[in-house]
This record gives sequence, structure tokens and C-alpha cells, in this order.
Amino acid sequence: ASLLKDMNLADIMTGLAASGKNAKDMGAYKFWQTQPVPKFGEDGSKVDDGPLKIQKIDDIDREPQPLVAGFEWVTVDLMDDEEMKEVYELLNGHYVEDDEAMFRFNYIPEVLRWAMMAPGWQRKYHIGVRASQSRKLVAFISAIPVRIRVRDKTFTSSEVNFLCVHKKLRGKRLAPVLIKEVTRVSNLDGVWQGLYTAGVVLPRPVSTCRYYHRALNWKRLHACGFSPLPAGSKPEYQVRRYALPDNTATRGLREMQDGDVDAVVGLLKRYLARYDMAPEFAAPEARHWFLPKKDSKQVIWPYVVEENGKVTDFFSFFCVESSIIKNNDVLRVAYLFYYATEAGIGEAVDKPALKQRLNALVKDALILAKRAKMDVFNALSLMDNALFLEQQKFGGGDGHLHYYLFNYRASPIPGGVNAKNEL
Ligand code: MYA
Repeated sequence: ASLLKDMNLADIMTGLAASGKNAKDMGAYKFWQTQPVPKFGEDGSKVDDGPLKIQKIDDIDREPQPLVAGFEWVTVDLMDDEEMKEVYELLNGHYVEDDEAMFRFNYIPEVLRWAMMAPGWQRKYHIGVRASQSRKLVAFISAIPVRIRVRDKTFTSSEVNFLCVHKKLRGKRLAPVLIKEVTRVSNLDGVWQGLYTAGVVLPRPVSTCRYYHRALNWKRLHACGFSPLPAGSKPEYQVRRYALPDNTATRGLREMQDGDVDAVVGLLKRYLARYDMAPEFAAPEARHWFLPKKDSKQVIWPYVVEENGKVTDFFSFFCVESSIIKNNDVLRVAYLFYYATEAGIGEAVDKPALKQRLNALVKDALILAKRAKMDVFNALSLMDNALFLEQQKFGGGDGHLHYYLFNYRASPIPGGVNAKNEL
């Protein structure tokens, strides 16, 4: 605790004190210092949460900024299989890699459709750059509208994702141009706030989470270099350590159905009230984010617990593959998504009971993910995850995920972990 006293409180709260290895001085952020985002070194905790800059639609450019000669703006039609394939291929070859360039996200078209065609989506937010001559898609950015609550205020924002520039065009300041374009399109729709996450440090995270990984198929993870053999251990021991029962244990656990949507929306609304920042889900959003699409490769695995005709618990995980760069294979990676339980709702939550319930639910989630042929199960240090990560044998990874708000000042949200359950 004495060490903490000497550090900037805001940086500790957002995890930067621990993970600021790629942070630069504010002056070095040539683009970001021109944008309505909080700056490093300014203490936002004494100011009320709210927008940083107020503008009018009349003041917003009607046309995009021109691109350098040889490139042009397009909107991408994700309903068209050929155009979807172009986005897939751009991301498959050029999207996010780990620090050692061993793995790269492989967002298959089904996942891209799920992520970018959520309720309220519009084609004009699927923004691409093509080379004029070859017609090749060389850069992309996207957004969907989300209702987000930060403490007691709820607002609409553009959730920006899949920013990608072809490796041959890196370092040419194309990313700022894409970001300004998605901002312009949002502003013309009367949307003035943005929400985004990134593995890199930018001015200035509202919260920072660490990635945790739980091996499901340790042998595969070891073979591809994801899980090293701990010193003094043997492979058989690792396999045994991560072994799971064949069957789930929670009474009343079953797959979520269409008829559960209203119950899940209600449960989530009450459970997410625990947190300083959370999205708002109405029935259409819940249906989109949680119910698997028929006749399509499965992206989302949602479960409920029903007892005496009442839904008491909900959890979900989704799958995003990662390409193993050296051998063209893929890892199937499950990501813990939203969950909610009656055990965490109410005036006086019984912490040990909540901890016990979450451990039971997440253990079942691991079993179900293994059954769905996932190799590893990822979770972040957010929500109430601190209550089960260690007991369920998750290990802390190298990666951090920084959460950002655009044109919104909010005092920092503790370490990405619910303040009541610090890791
Ligand atoms: S996060 C995933 C981002 N994608 C990847 O990491 C894929 C692999 N990398 C690439 O494709 C490129 O390296 C990218 C940068 C495209 C990332 N978010 O063009 P440049 C700043 C924001 O010369 P490049 C996701 O998708 C950098 O600090 N800014 O660089 C969410 C520098 O600015 P400054 C970033 O390497 C995206 C400038 O760009 C990021 O060729 C949310 C350099 O530009 C990053 N991840 O291309 C976007 N990385 O000089 C913001 C670098 O100031 C949305 N930079 O340091 C904001 C809200 C908008 C909506 C608002 C509505 C009102």
C-alpha cells in the first residue's frame, strides 16, 4: 500500500501503473492530442462525468476528408458474400497479433456478421479504403450503435471495432483518417460519443483489464507455443491439472431458448447494475447477442439455469479463432461473455454465496466449452471475475485490454475489476 501512495491514483485505477509499457508522453500522440479524449496527467476525478466537446450537426462536414491519390473511400456491403470475404481476408492477414507475432485473430464471416450487424447497424458504418486501380480493400473501420451506462448516466455511442490497415500501408497516418471518418459519420447521425477497446495504450483508458487464460486442451496449447511447461513440471501433470468432468453439475442448467429472452434481459439489467460501466440490453439486443443463428456456424453459446419455472442464472461464451501463424492451423478460443445470477442481486449480497455460485457456473461453462472443442477459455479481470479466476485455474496472460470512451470524461473505473472484489 505504501508503494501505491507515490503513484498517480488515476493511473493505478486504470492499470497503467502496471501495464504502461507502451505509453508515450502526451505530446508524442500527434493525433490523439487533437481529439476530445482525456489526457494523461490531468486528474479527472474532481470533475463531473460528461462530454468533453459539444457540437452541432450543422458544423459537421458533409463529405469525407479526401484520401491520398490512388485510394478511395467505399462502404462495404457485408450482406454480399464476396465483399464479406474481402473484409475477412484483410483482417485474417493484417489484424491484431500478440506481441511475439505467434497468433493472429481469425474472425470468420459468421463472427464478423454477429459483431458488425447488431441491432441498429447501418452499412455506412462499414467503412473501407480501396486502391483505385486494383480495387483491393486495404483498410477498414466499423461501428455499431450501443446504449452505454457510465455510473448514473446512459448515452448512445458508436462502438468502434475492426480498425485495420494493410501491413504495406502502415505508418502513413491512415488510421487517424479512418477514425475521423467514423467520427464524422457518427456525428451526422447525432452520435457524439465513442466506445472502443485496444491492446495499446492511448490517451486515456477509462479502465484496463488483464487477460486470463484457462487451458482446456493443454497438449495443443503447449504444442503451438501458447502454454510453456512450467519449470519442474511434466506434461502429464499439466494435462491432469486441467482435466474436467464430462458432465455439468448445476441443477436446472440448459441452453438458452428464444422464450428466455425477457427473463435474461431482466436478470442482466439487475445484475449489471453492480458495475460502474455497462451496456444496456433490450430484447432485440439480447436476441442478437445471445441466441445462436440457425443454419450458420455457431458463434455464441448461451445457457440459463431454470428452477421452478424461474430463470435464476445466465452465462454465455463466444468463440473467436486465432491463427497459429507458423503452421496455418487455428486455435479455438472461447471468451467468457455476459453472465448474471440472482446470487449477486439485491441490497445485501452474500459474497461467499456469490463466489460459490459463480465458481459452479464457470466450471460448467468450462465443461461446455471443452465439449464444443475449444482449446482455451479466456476471461478478463472485469465484472466479478476475480471471484473465480484463481479457483477455476485461469492464469494471468501477457495481454491487457484498455477500455476507452471518446468525447466523454469519466473518472477512472477501478482496475477493471469490481472494486468490491479486488484481485
Ligand atoms: S483496436 C484494433 C486495432 N487494429 C489492430 O491492431 C490491427 C493491426 N494494426 C493495424 O492495422 C494498424 O497498426 C492500425 C494503426 C490500423 C492499428 N486505436 O496510420 P498510422 C494511433 C486507435 O500511421 P498504423 C480497434 O479496432 C497511433 O497512436 N489509435 O498507424 C478499435 C497514432 O496516433 P498518435 C491507434 O500502424 C479502434 C496513429 O494511430 C491504434 O499504420 C478504435 C498512427 O497512425 C488503435 N488501435 O495503423 C479507434 N493504433 O500519433 C478509435 C495506433 O496520436 C475510435 N493508433 O500516437 C475512436 C472513436 C470514434 C467514434 C466517435 C463517435 C463520435
